[in-house]
Amino acid sequence: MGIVNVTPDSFSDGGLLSGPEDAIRHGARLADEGADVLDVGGESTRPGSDTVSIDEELDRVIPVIEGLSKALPDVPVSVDTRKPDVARAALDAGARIVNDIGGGRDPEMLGAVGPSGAGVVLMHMLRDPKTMQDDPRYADVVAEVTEFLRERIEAAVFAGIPEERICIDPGIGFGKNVDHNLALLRAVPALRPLGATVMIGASRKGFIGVLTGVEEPSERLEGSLAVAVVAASLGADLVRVHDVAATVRALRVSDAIVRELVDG
Ligand code: 9MG
Repeated sequence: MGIVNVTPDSFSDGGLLSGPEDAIRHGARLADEGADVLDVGGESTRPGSDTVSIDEELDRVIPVIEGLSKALPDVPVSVDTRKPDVARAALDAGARIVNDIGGGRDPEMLGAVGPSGAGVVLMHMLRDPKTMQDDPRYADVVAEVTEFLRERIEAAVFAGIPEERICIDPGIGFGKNVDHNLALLRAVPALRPLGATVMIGASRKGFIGVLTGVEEPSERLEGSLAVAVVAASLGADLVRVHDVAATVRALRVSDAIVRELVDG
């Protein structure tokens, strides 16, 4: 999954996407580099970030989703949003997946996705982006996140979304310290029996900076590749990344070695 951020801080993702045309070009490039899905987001989810209004988010994402869906009909576009109104408008504009970092906890969200036939990504997050990194604590992070995801799958199925359209994500960096992130990455094999597709998003995240000493997010490529390779080798089906070309090359090699062990 290639990341297409349409937020004012997206310059720190490696290049300012100044308008919809820029974002569409960027998405097309990621697809050309091998992305199977493009994730379009109009609200920053970085630690400490504030929410934006529905209208602002719609203005940012809808033209990009329309443009990408028309230009690349074979590449599913996902909308990264926590807002049911934005999800509905994005699905009307051509999105085929809703990536909800709120895990479908807003009671309207699963209802918006269910009848549409779209897929959904249900991610674990502690509290919200504004406060999630304020001393996150768990008695047992793997057990708690796994139980949350099991319960969200059940809720999604109840809302009419079949398991094959559900993807789960432990939410690396969303209310987790370095040890929590590492424990959750080691626990990828424990997520597979839940029956949904498993996704990991760790690209350029803070814990990679801590582990490598690289402060600038756009320079965290090697650490991001290491996480993608390990996650896929442990059974993740999807990785959400900024650096698609490099990740695709790394995964071609690691998949050639281990994928048949993972898939049985
Ligand atoms: C929007 N976004 C940022 N990081 C993410 C992650 O790790 N997973 C998902 N599903 N979405 C993310």
